[in-house]
Order: sequence, then C-alpha cells, then structure tokens
Amino acid sequence: MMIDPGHFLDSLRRRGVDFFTGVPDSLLASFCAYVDDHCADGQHVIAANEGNAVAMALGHHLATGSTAAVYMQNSGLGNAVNPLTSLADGEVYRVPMLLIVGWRGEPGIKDEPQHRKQGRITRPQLDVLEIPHWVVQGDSDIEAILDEAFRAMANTGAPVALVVRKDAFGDYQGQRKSAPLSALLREDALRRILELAAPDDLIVSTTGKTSRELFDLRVARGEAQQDFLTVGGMGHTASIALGVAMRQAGRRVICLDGDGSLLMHMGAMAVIAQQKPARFVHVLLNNGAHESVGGQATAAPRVDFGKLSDAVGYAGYACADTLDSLSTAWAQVAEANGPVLLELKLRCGSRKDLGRPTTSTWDNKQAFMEAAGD
Ligand SMILES: Cc1ncc(C[n+]2csc(CCOP(=O)(O)OP(=O)(O)O)c2C)c(N)n1
Repeated sequence: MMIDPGHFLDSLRRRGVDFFTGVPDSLLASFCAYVDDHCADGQHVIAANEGNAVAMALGHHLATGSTAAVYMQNSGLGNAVNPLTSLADGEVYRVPMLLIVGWRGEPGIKDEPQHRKQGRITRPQLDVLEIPHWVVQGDSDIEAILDEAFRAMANTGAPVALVVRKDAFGDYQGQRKSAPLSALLREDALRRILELAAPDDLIVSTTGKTSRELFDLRVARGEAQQDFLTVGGMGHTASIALGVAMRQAGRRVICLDGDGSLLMHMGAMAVIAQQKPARFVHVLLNNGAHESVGGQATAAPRVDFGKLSDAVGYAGYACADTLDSLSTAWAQVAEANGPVLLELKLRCGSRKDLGRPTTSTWDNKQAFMEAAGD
C-alpha cells in the first residue's frame, strides 16, 4: 500500500492548507509533482532553500491566518532550523505550519554517506527543536495521523512535522516539464570541460548528478579521482571553491554548479566577486530544474545571469548552449583575471545507468587535498 499523492493533497486542503512551498526531494517527488500540477499559480512555490520556504509559510500565515505546508528533504532541516526556532517557534511568533520531511538515510536502509548521519538524527533533531512529529509510511492511516498532527498544531499554534519514509507515496508522473534551455546534455558538457581544463586545475562540483557524472567521466578517462564532490551541503559548492581558490592563487579553480544549487545561496556570488579569486571559473550548469531529484523547475530560466554576474562584480561572463559554443566561451573567459561565470544552457536528462561514487568520501577529500598540494 502506498499513499496516493492526490488523496494526501485533498486531505491537507480539507484541513485548511492553502499554500505549499518547499525544496524538492527525490523521496517526495511524486507528491511534489502532484502539488505542482494541481495548484493554481500562487498556491505553490518552489523555494530557493528550505529556510526561505519556512519564511514564506510564515508570511502566508501573517497575511491569511491559515496554515501552509512546507516540504523538504531531511538534509534541508539544517537550512530551516533558524527560522523555525527563532521565528515560527511557540516562544517567538508561534506560527503553525506542517513540515513534510523526506527521510533519506533512515537507519537500516542503505543510502549514501551524506544521508547516513542526517537520517539517524532526523527524529532526535525534531525532538530537540520541540517539533511534534509523526512517521508516515505507505500503509499509514494518514487521516488519523493528520487528525493528530492538526490537533497538536491547534493546541500549540506552532509547527509540526511528518517524517516520510522511502516509497511511502505512490507513483505520479508530473505533467509540467520545464522547457529545455537547449539540446545540450550536462554529461556531454562536463566531458568537454574535462577536455578543456588543464591537468592541474582544481575542480569542485555540486550536489546530485553533476558529481556522479564527473566521477564516472574520470573513470572513463582512466584518470585518478581528484575532484571535490560536494555530495551534501547543496548550495555551498561555490563557497567551498572560493575557500580553496583564496589559498591556491596560482591554480585555476573550476566550480561546477547547478542552477538549483546556485540559487540556494546566491549571496555567495557577491562575496566571490568581493574576494576576487584570481583564477576562478564558476560554471553554471543551467537546466532550469532540480534534475537530480525529479526535474522540478527552478527560477533560473528567468534570471539574466550575465547581468547578475556583472552586477555583483565578476570579471567576466560567457554563455554557451552547444559543445562548439562551449569551447569558444571557455576560450573567452578561462584565462580572465578574477572570477568569471560560464553559463551553460542545458536540457534535462541523464544516463539510466549513472553510477555513484565508489570511493569513500574520506578518500575523495584526501585525493583532492593531495592534488591541491602538488
Ligand atoms: C539542503 C538540501 N536540500 C535539498 C537537497 C536535495 N537535492 C539534491 S540534488 C538537488 C537538486 C539540485 O538541483 P541543481 O543544482 O539545479 O542540479 P541538477 O540536479 O539539475 O543537476 C536537490 C534538491 C539537498 N541535497 N540538500
């Protein structure tokens, strides 16, 4: 038995939830897709990060008095903790909202290294936050759980959470697909970047399929793994790359970022420009979507990243949407003095047999540090 995303959405609506926001998660993908297809404009907003989603839910309550639902992967709890504790909490503004948290890394279920600890501490973390929560699985009596959760919320006036186990939701294929920004695939673009990069360039790559593809490409090229794979901490790739670049002034640092990732902590760009790392190529792999977790849209397609990079003070910008134009754009910016943004417009898509890093995170870190120390 699995929870039908449509029934679940109806149950929430019947209880007065009239606004949905969050950052998508693969485990909640069918629910996210259903919400996206069945909410009118303005009833569903995909947020840049989970803290923003909590803040939007809070603002929604201020404006309407009603309760919003905020969905996220459990890794996003970190981003949400501050507005939950310092604003929505019963001891501060006391704002009800229903958190729907995807439980990656649940103890006993095999998952990637970045999910293990977060999975183990998710429930204790909610306990510490004093957020009442209920575990939801496919055969849960969802009406009974929601009754209890909404009763608790009515009593305290503050947030409550559902912790959703893997495979709890039944399948739903979203109808809204983000329009492809070009015919170029991320993996082909990454392959070309590895051809264009110098052997001593340092690469820091973002969360999700980008790092998985990069890992596979190094294997295919018969090269040692030496790139830093930001397997967790989505949105922080560019700041990691900045930290590296500031102490590796002689080396070119290539940051392989996603549009969801870049938007998540976009303030980092202003600080990168302020610090002016000498040889910093910030590659934006812009497919307009959170492809790694189901292809939900980001706000990126309507952002003019050329103007943005100029406004924050990057030293250059180039854009490409084919392999040929990627080579040309690379030649334009890769030798610049100061941080540059190289935007690649892409379509969604990845190999069905895409692997996952087979070396440990500790080995990955060690290999990067050795490469950086050469
Ligand atoms: C803080 C946090 N929130 C959510 C996730 C789940 N997550 C992993 S990859 C990803 C999508 C990343 O989108 P983007 O940067 O555009 O790259 P793409 O998947 O399109 O290659 C999300 C939402 C996460 N790992 N961490």
